Formats: sequence, structure tokens, C-alpha cells
Amino acid sequence: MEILVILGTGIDLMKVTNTAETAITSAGAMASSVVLSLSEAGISPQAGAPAADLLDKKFAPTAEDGLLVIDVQCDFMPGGALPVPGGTEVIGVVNALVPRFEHVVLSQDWHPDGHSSFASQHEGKNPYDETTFPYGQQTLWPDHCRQNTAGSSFHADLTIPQTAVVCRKGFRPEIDSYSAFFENDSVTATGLEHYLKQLGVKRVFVVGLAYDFCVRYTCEDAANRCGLDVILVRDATRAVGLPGSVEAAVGGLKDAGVRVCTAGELGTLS
Ligand code: VGL
Ligand code: ZN
Repeated sequence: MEILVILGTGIDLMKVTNTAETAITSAGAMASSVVLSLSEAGISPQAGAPAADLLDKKFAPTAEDGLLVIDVQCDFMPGGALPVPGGTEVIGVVNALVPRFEHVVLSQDWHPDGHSSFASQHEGKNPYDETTFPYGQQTLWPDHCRQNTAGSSFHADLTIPQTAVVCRKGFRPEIDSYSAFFENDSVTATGLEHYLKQLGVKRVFVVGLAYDFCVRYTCEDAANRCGLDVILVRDATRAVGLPGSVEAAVGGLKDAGVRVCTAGELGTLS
């Protein structure tokens, strides 16, 4: 048996029977139909300084390292409600990394019906339009990752480790949350920072979806606000790719001092 502790929705302890395979299956897994590499999406290795000290194949994560698996959910896969081109391609890379880490956190976008980030709630607005919320600019999205739907479930092929923490976010009706650390009002904390710090985690490796939104802001908060050393594994992420969003992410990550490597450089696939 493994226990997934769900952060962010009160005391919600989900018990999952488990075998060595550790995959939790979910309905609604989507097949990949679009292939877009990170370089095609304009994400260059120069997005941050290369993580040169990690290029050693013998690199092994320690108890001070954490793996943050961001939003590997069905709605972000091609064919899902908010598709990320090439989204399914990250799964194998993430699965190769997961068993190497003692501390693994999965974030889960977890919206109530009628969430304020849904364009459907704003008259005259379309998905991917911008609008202004009390806390600032907000992109409006298709209805996605509605709580307890197939779309909000983790992809069926994602490896869930023996012990994982799930950090749910975006469940407050009036606040969206890209980062797994702080919601979009920049004030409301998810609790993830203190969870990681109590475990002694000092460095996080970030993977998942989407590069230009939830991955970006998770990395930036980890570095800028939580003082963590942050490594983005660039072949384990893909971008939504709205106009200017990838370029903005590259700049923001660079400014935050986020370093970039590939899973291969960490020796995971070799
Ligand atoms: C995300 C837009 C809205 C993400 C989540 O996971 O990047 N993007 N909700
Ligand atoms: Zn969302």
C-alpha cells in the first residue's frame, strides 16, 4: 500500500493499493497526436545557465534533492481540454527520473466547476484571451482540470512513486494558481515550501507541464521566493505556446537563476 498525502484540500488522505509497477491508472488517458520538440517550441538550452556540475553521469540525487512533477494530467495532453503539444512525450522521461528521488511531489491543477480562470465565466471572452483580475493580469482558459473528472486525473502512464505527495492547486474559485508554491495572487501559499524545507530539501528538479505557465512559475517561485536551487529538466517539459509565452518564460527563468539540463545529462536514460 502507498499513501498519497494531498496538500491543499484540508486533510484529504488518499490510500492507493499498489504493486511494484506503481502506476495509478485513470480513465481518459489521451494518445499523443502532435509532436513538438522543445527546440521547435523555441526553448533553448540557454534558458538558464547549463547545470554544468550535474553533467556527471554518476550524479545521484540525495535526501536534499526533490523532484517536482508539475501537472502531468490528461487535460494537458493532446486531445485534452487545454492541450499542450507533445505533452505525452514528457511521461517517459519523468518516469525514468521518479525512482531516483527520495522526495517526489506531484502537483495537480484542481479547479471547481465555474472557476474564475475559465473563459466560459466571462461574457464576451474566449479561451486564451487576457483579462484583469483583482490581483493582476490573468489569461482565460478553456474549462479544464475540473475536480474529480477524467481530465484532472494524472495520465495513466505516469509512474507514481511508492510515497508521493500531491499538491493540489487552483481550487479557490476566485484565484488561479500556476505555481505549486504560491497562487496567482502571489500571497496565498500552498504549503509546499514548508513541506520541502521540513524534509531538508535544498534543490529541486522540475519537470512536467506546461513549460510557459505552471512549470515556469513553479521554478521562479522556488528560486526567487523559497531560496531553493532549481534545475529545469528541459526534455521533460513542453509548452502551451501562446504568443510570447515561451520567450517570456525563457527570460523569467534566466532572471531567476534557474539552471537547465536534460535527463540524459543526469544519466537517467543511459
Ligand atoms: C496550466 C494553464 C492553466 C499549467 C494550468 O499547468 O501550465 N496552464 N492551468
Ligand atoms: Zn488551470
